[in-house]
Amino acid sequence: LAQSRPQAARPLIAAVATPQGRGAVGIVRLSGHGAAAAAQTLLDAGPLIPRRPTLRWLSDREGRVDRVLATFFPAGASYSGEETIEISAHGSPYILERILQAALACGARTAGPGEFTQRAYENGRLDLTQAEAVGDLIAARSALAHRAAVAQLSGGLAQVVEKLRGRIVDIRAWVEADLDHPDEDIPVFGTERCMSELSTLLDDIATLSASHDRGRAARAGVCVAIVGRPNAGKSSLLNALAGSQRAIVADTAGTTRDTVEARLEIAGLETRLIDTAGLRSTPANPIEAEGHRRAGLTLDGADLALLVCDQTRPLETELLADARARCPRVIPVLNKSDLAAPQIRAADIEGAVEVSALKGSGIPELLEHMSRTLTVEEDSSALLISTRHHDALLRCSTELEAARAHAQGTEGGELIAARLQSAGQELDAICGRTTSDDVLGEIFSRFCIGK
Ligand SMILES: Nc1nc2c(ncn2[C@@H]2O[C@H](COP(=O)(O)OP(=O)(O)O)[C@@H](O)[C@H]2O)c(=O)[nH]1
Ligand SMILES: [Mg+2]
Repeated sequence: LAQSRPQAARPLIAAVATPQGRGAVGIVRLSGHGAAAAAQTLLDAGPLIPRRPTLRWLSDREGRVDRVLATFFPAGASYSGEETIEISAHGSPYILERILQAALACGARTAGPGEFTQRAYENGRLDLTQAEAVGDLIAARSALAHRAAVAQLSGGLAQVVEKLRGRIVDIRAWVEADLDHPDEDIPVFGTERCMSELSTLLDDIATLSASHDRGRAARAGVCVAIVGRPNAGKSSLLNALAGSQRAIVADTAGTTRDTVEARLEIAGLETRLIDTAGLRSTPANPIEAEGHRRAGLTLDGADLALLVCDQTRPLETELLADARARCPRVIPVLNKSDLAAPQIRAADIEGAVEVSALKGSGIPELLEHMSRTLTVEEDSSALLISTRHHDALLRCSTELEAARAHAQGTEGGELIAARLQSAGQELDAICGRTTSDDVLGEIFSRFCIGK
């Protein structure tokens, strides 16, 4: 879909493309009109051969700065689509800053956030969904987020959206054909056909929109709240799951008052485990009451709750009912299985898992159960990770529903055609065929400088 939009040569921009700090290698990028000329000024031994990394000395007015590996990408054969120079220097912030300053002295200006990628989009190297995927790819912190970004960068989403758009264009052409030939006895298309085409289209868009729940989980990760009575072993469970002593464990009830977090990857998702203050029927003091309030907030916002119960005490059914009412998924965790005389049995409670946070028994089984509960199925070809795309699809659906309502009523085909046109425009905006400068600015401002 990425189309070549011929542009006048853009002014030269430069930025350090690698993160702050010391490393083996650091990269300075120059893109735009005059990049090759700037390289000639900065590097010794004449022009660079296109696309061949070459070891050269780089100097500024003060003298030699570093021995660098420089690569020249001619216009049309670079990331941004423009004449580009990439300079791999030793990864010292001092060296990189001096190289950047030397580039600025050659007439470059510093690049804004995402400006290289924005130019790649504007030069038709990437469509907008692919350009956005670059940001998601860099931000990905789990297997699923990474896979979704790779699929989008490969153009998977653009293809799906393009097909939907093509179907809207077809329906509109048929509707208009009927409008153009009102005298024909049998309309080419007809109300029934129009309604059924719109309905299947709406179903397919709804399926794609629905993947946003999973896509959002893939991108943002999921949150697991560990809740229960004081001393049930919540903090011990967090430590057992995280495999480290994150939270303080004590036999004094009310030890955990703040929320304590640990991160791990479960089912390919970045998972935040949050230990909370124990829920006593009546808090002993204002600090504990605040702990309760925060535990409640964590529970309300969680994708999954682990309700930790001490097996040697009777089951608190109202606590379980409350957790189930507040959180979409709850796993009752019956802790302290190492102790004798349990009063609760896993077999009696739906979905319960027995563990000993102290001894570690049952922890792999619990992780496995959590993984199954959180698993994101990947049935659809595209996973919608971006809220922008999701919103555009919803607006598209609204237009299509209005078109269908017009088709059902006695209103004219002009109204249907107009709605179809708006629906198509919503999809156009997803891939960047028509996207306002404001939206583009917002998308690319979230990128880092140098990307
Ligand atoms: N026997 C036994 N004791 C445990 C187990 N898990 C936690 N405990 C003990 O129960 C007490 C409270 O544990 P803690 O994790 O601080 O509970 P929290 O108040 O729910 O966070 C501590 O003395 C722990 O050592 C377990 O699986 N078996
Ligand atoms: Mg605790």
